[in-house]
Amino acid sequence: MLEWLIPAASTSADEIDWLFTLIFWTVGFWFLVAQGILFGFIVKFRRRPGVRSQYIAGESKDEKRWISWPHYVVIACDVVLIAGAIAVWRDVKQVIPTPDETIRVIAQQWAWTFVHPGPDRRLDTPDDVVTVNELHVRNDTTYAFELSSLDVVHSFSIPVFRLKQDAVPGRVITGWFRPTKTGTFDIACAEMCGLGHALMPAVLHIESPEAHAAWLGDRTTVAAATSGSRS
Ligand SMILES: [Cu+2]
Repeated sequence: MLEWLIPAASTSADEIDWLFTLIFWTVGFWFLVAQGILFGFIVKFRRRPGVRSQYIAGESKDEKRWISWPHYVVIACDVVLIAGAIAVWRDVKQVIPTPDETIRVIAQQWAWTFVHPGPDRRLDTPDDVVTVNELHVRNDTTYAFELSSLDVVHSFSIPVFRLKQDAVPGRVITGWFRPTKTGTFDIACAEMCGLGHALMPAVLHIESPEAHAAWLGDRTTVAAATSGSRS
């Protein structure tokens, strides 16, 4: 249902959308029932000439049922939602696949720095590619990320991946994603991080392996040329 509004572009997205849909229909159904009963009673017990209003203390068994039964329904629905949430949490947060590549994401006021592993697919080697506000990933590839912040708390948000993770100064927080669709999508900061918070959007490019290799090729040629001119 959520993909009508935001495309889903990661292997975790469908499951998270399923959880949202479960919550929407569970809560939505009972919302409509409760409102229906409320408005039904408003009409049924409206003021009529010659009918005196009753004083109901809510102490008899018959009356208490109106409180206790909805409570049991709420608890039963909670159990269903919590079970669904635990299942999704396990699949997304605890079952961590072996990554094909690792990227580094560094948040600061007010920009994102991305360190890509380069053609050798390993970080901390001379062919790493560093970009600002621009992340390039290969489609159908499992990525681990190492997220950190240089100053305050930020939140690394990629709506099409259904991914949102706080970046906390002094900590390196890890996570993973696997893109399933090529295209250009938004990255945002989802935590109020100061005056320029709204000015730190970045762009996610999910590319086919060939397009990604071509992009990396361009970047490493530029890097080689500039390091050559410096020496
Ligand atoms: Cu921020």
